[in-house]
Amino acid sequence: MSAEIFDKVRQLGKDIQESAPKSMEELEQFRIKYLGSKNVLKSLFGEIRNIANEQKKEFGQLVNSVKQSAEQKFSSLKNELESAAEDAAAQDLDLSMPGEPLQLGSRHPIAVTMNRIIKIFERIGFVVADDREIEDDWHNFTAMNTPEDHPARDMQDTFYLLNSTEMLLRTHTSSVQSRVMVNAQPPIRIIAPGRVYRNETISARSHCQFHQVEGLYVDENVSFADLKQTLLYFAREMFGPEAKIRLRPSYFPFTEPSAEVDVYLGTATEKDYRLTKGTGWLEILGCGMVDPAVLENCGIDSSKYSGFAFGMGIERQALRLYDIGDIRLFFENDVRFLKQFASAL
Ligand code: 2NL
Repeated sequence: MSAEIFDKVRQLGKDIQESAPKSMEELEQFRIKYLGSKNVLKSLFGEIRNIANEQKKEFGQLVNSVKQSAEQKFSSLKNELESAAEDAAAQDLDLSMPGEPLQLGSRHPIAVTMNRIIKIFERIGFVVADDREIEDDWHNFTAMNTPEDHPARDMQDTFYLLNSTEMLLRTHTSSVQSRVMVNAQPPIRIIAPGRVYRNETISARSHCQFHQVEGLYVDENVSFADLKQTLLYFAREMFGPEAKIRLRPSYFPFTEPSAEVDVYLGTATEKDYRLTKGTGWLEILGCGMVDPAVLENCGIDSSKYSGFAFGMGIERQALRLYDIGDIRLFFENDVRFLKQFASAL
């Protein structure tokens, strides 16, 4: 009787060693049969009560060793089948297939327009200057000859930082130019492109944030004629060799005299009422001779040096360049809008 059961267990050990599952499914059958909660070894352990006492220990050891061999066999079979599956997957890779298409980004239309303007001025020796957007009252207003009671300083027009009458979001990039003048002596020939902020009601035509390019040229004997010729050069580069400009007297606290500049876009645009109000002329920038008080505020001798300056908004030119109807589109970062400029530089 005992010998029979011993043989049964030994036969089971042989079966385990000889079994060779060919798939994960067959391996699972192996696991259920030899290692599952109702496995055949468990029922053999139950037979231990029919074994003579002096053989009980030997029988227990035999069943245990068969159980261990089943566990070892299972884990080595599992490793073999898994690495075979990986090899098969690698064989399926077709390295000649095209890759995933790359999602191409694109320049923002404001950046494209700004870069065009920057390039035009760089060709005649202007250098880009850059500085902070959170400014103090002095660099944004006081240095620029804007009196304490000037309406531009009003809370209604300027964003001040919370609990502050000193710190604000710059309202023009003149603040960059005042920093350059404080730190350097003429000749100064810079352009200051960047984002500026004004406390305006947001609509299709205006926004509380927009972009500017300002220019500043300070040296000995800089004249209004230099200003006018520089702006004519700019208009021809920007709008084509036939472009004409006209200057109308104007007022800014930081320039004297001051002017607004219109560019003539040709007879075809005279009919475009939205763009030129039917005149063919489009206002593009403000400019003037730097007020001597501004030079003095920034530590530049106004009896020795003079300068011209100008400032232009970018959004309006970009709306025109791309025939876009609403300024708010520039700030929403809607990919459906932005990807239309994917080919722009
Ligand atoms: C406009 C007009 C202007 C300036 C900006 C300037 C800068 C310095 C000194 C004097 Cl450091 N002036 N900038 C001058 C005239 C006009 O901007 O309509 N901008 C959108």
